[in-house]
Amino acid sequence: MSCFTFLALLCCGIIINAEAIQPRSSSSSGEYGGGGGKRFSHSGNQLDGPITALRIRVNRWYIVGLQVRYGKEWSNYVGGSSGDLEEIFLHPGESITQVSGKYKSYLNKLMLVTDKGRFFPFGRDSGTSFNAAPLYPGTVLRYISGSSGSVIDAISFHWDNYPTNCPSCGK
Ligand code: MMA
Repeated sequence: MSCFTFLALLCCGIIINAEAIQPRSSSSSGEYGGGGGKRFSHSGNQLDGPITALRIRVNRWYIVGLQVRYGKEWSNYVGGSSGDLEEIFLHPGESITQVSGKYKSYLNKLMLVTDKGRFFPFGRDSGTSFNAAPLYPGTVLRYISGSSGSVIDAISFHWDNYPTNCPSCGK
């Protein structure tokens, strides 16, 4: 076997293998926003269950703060204290399947879209647009991460399967 044939076969093997071991459910979108603030991640919170509610603080210009309920547990609040706190509860078994928004140095707008066709806009229409959606069919928003200070500087969205071993979640 020539060196070339050997290398070609080796490459082919690596490509086939890489395809076989790729995850088929997790994907991420972002990060959207500027470089300031302190990092946060709700990665561990997803173990408390699916996202069931959100609190979003907005002022005239920015998305100021965020708190997310996973199963029956609220995450820590991140962000500042100006503006008004808004709260939405998802229906049992309902999930967020798309988030669009706008940002510049900070996060200006968020629009959450659910798999029951409901959508919830927060904040102000100004800046660069983004459209975040899961890569794999049937997956949903499982947790968020980002950076915050006196407002939300930046945000990322992490998608995966809806948790199945969760009797309290209606699925
Ligand atoms: C703070 C500080 C910054 C951050 C802004 C906006 C006022 O400064 O944490 O790093 O960019 O808040 O969140």
